[in-house]
Amino acid sequence: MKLLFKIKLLVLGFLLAAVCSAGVDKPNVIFILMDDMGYSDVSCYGATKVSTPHIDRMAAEGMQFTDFHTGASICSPSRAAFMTGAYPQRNGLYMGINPKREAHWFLGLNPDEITIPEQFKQQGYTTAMVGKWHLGMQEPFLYWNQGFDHYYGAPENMGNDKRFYDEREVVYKNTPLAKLTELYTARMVKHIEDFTRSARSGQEASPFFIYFAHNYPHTPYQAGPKFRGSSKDGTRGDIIQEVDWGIGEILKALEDNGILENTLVIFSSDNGPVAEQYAQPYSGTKFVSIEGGASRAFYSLLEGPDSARSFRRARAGNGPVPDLERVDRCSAAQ
Ligand SMILES: [Ca+2]
Repeated sequence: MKLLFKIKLLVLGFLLAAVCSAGVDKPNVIFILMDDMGYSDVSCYGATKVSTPHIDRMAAEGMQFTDFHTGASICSPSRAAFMTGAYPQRNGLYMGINPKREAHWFLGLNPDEITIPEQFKQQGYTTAMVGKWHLGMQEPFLYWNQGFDHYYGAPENMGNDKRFYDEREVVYKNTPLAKLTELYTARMVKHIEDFTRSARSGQEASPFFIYFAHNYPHTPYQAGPKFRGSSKDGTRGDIIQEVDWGIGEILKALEDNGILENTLVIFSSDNGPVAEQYAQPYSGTKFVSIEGGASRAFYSLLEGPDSARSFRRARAGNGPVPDLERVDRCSAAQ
């Protein structure tokens, strides 16, 4: 339990420790969360049928973790834990949100919970979300009531609802699956450009936090035309390679705007894969609590050399991971 307690709080600790340790020059933070991606789904973790050079670059230049765990082995409670730093059982969202279920009480993330974007806003950050929310679609639970200034994407499990929003407006009744990664990548690059330009002209709060929760490789999915047949693992492999391309574009945008050195980029997954072959060398899948589903099925990579070095020093001086006590103290000190 002690180990799980520490690890579940890892990302919250990263983000707030980075903000607290950065002094006047606060880093930008981009948190990339995949959906149902397994431990061995990218090449730097052992995948052989796909090639993910941009994710591998993050591992090589930043930090790569091999024993990272999330709060649950399914979407909603795992995301609730990422957003709050609290166990799903404590924040009240300990099962998946499913609108087809006849009788259930898991409507969304309690708006009284303190979320990571709310914490960032207290520090003067601009906050944006791109991608899958799955923490409730009724008004009190929505992203704009949970700390995000901007929203873009398909917020639900697309097996239940394929609507795609730009801020509060539905722009696609059925998300164009083959264009999804292209749309997300374009918006991420636009956010980076806009936020950087606004910060330099003093028009908007600086710096920024972007939560990019891609819906893939959760089903349904389709690869874009340029990536069809590009991998050795069918459509699933093709979409992972396309996602990797998109991450390369995001890193390039950070470099082109001169802010890569002051941006912390974290890459992870909400839970394990649907097939055990993508969790190797561990066993299990999503929905279960053995290693492939909830334990070691997740990973976190950091890009942004200055921020990563700062964190590495903090980590060396304060134990393996920041715990909740440190996070609370850090937040209170601001
Ligand atoms: Ca998931």
